[in-house]
Amino acid sequence: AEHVPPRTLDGGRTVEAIAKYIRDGKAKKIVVMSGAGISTSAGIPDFRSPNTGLYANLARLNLPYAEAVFDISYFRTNPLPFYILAQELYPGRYRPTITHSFIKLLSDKGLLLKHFTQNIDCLERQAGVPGEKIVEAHGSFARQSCVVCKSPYPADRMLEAVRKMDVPHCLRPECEGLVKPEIVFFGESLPDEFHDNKHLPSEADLCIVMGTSLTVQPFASLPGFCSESTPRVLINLEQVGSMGSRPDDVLILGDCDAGVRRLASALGWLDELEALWKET
Ligand code: CNA
Repeated sequence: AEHVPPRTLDGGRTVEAIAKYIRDGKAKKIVVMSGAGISTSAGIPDFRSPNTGLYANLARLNLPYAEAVFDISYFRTNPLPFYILAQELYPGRYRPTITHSFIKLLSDKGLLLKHFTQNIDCLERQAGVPGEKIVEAHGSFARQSCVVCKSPYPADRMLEAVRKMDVPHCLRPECEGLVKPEIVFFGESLPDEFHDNKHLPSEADLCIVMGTSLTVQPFASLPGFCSESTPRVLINLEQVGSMGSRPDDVLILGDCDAGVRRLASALGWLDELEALWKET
């Protein structure tokens, strides 16, 4: 006989079934995986959305190809396009979305095992998610260093450099290499904290993927590390990766703030969530 995998969710692949699963206390170790789509409503463009994405609007930078702006070998020859973009993306200019507050709420309720983010905007921290719950898989603007000798560079000088769009160089006179924020470029390896935590999805009892095209490896493999019996929820404008291919995958397609509100409402948490977001 054909092997039919048992269903974990009771009541089908719906928002209500996920809410019941959480309310019944079956989700105590939730992993969240996110990308640029959770920050677009804050005013930060994503990469790949047609027309509105950054890649669609890079023509003014005269790049040989869009991804070059985050390519380490291109940066070594021409760092200016990155600094033009950095001025737009630099933390401090944007307010977290209700989706970021939802992650904070999961953490407050003691249900968040880990939040894996590809974002470099620090909005999850700004929303109050504790640092030890966050894996910034592609680094962040929190630190900066020389690309040649790796010496750290002072934060206040970096801020000044970004503001003036004046490409900073290593302060060691014998080096003077280019300095860049410690965000992961194409051609660079991911931080240790990613590799140290990538086993966690296999221990999770619920996985929520939000606002990512799941196209950048190795991050894109994370949802696949969840056990077959772990329900996975996708809250995204479009279906991505292998999400939807398992019997307990639930797709909530559309805007992620709207999807998060639907889920919070089914959980009876909507007022609490709106209040939490308001005070952020
Ligand atoms: P991406 O490839 O641009 O994909 C974004 C995904 O989110 C797409 O599937 C969109 O359909 C979806 N999306 C966009 N807006 C919404 C919305 N309002 N509601 C629901 N879904 C939406 O971005 P990824 O993060 O997947 O790509 C990985 C890159 C993008 C990482 O290296 C990031 O560092 C990088 N990035 C980060 C930021 C940021 O920090 N905010 C901004 C732009 C790019």
